[in-house]
Parts: sequence; C-alpha cells; structure tokens
Amino acid sequence: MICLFLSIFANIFQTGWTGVNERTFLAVKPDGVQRKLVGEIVQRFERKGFKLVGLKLMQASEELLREHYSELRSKPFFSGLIAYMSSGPVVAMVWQGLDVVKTARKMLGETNPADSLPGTIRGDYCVEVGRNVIHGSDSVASAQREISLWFRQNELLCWEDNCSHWIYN
Ligand code: DAT
Ligand code: MG
Repeated sequence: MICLFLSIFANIFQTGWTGVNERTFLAVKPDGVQRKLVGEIVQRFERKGFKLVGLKLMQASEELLREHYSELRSKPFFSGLIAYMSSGPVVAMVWQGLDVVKTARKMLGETNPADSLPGTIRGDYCVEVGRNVIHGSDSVASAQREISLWFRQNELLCWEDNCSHWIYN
C-alpha cells in the first residue's frame, strides 16, 4: 500500500524514488540476449544487493527506440543504433537500491567497451561500441523517463526483500 502510494506520488510529482528506493532502467541489448548473457547480467545486479522490481523480454519497436534515444537523433550512428536495438529481443529491467543509477553505470563500464575496465560488464563481454550488450540510465531523471517509457505502472512490483537487513544497516 505504501509502495503504491509512493509510486503514484513519484509519478505525479516527478520526484523519483530516492535513497534505498532509487530506481534505474537497464536493458540487455539484442547482442546480449543472443550471446546468452542475460543470466550473467541479472546475477551481477542480484549479487550486488540490488532489488529487481521489473523485468520483461520484449521486441522493442522502432518508435519506442527512437523516443528512448531521442537525444542522439542527430548522431551519424543513430539509424544503425535503432536497427541494432530492434534486431531482436531485449530484456528490459528496473532495479532498485541505494545509488543504483550511478552504481549500475559503474558496473556497466564505459560506453566504448575498449575503454571499459575488466570486471565491468562491457569490459568483460564485448569489444565494439556498436555492440555493447547493455543499456543503463545515466541519471535519476533519465531513469524516471526511461522507466515510464518502457514499463506500465502495474508491471513494477513492490515486494519485501528478506535480505535487506543484510544489505543496509
Ligand atoms: P551509453 O549507452 O553508455 O549511455 P550513449 O547514451 O552515449 O552511451 O549512447 C547510446 C548508445 O549509442 C551506446 O550504448 C552505443 C551507441 N553509440 C554511442 N556512441 C557511438 C558511436 N560513436 N558509434 C556507434 N554507436 C555509438
Ligand atoms: Mg546513454
């Protein structure tokens, strides 16, 4: 009930979730799905201590992807990016936890896998910027925008994590 109220409040007033309730949008891209990296990627965020609150395998439409990447529409790689992202299923996810937006970006690595350290997802599993296996929101504001673009309210679950006392003190 409290979660429902908070989520409606966060949506209406665009406040976003804060503290341990911060949320980010992550998506395993078509190359990550084809290369069977979904389980590995989900496991990294689970083991870190973040909470999965939404997940779906979906074929993203070009319309959705153009909106998702609208800031990049003038870039020369834009049409290739849309073709790549719509070339097969993606796994769209919402993860929750303290500083999850910033920490998830660190766990992803840099945009270009060549600049990504070993130990990061892009550092460990890919080679080229045009096939960098995962998307992650770059700010709390982007996360809010992307979550509402990719998920309906009733696809995001509030559930009690019985481990939370072992993750937060
Ligand atoms: P990020 O995904 O790290 O947030 P971004 O938002 O700048 O990076 O770009 C979105 C995606 O576009 C990125 O994951 C891969 C693709 N991309 C970025 N720069 C590119 C480039 N120079 N050539 C080809 N694809 C690129
Ligand atoms: Mg980005």
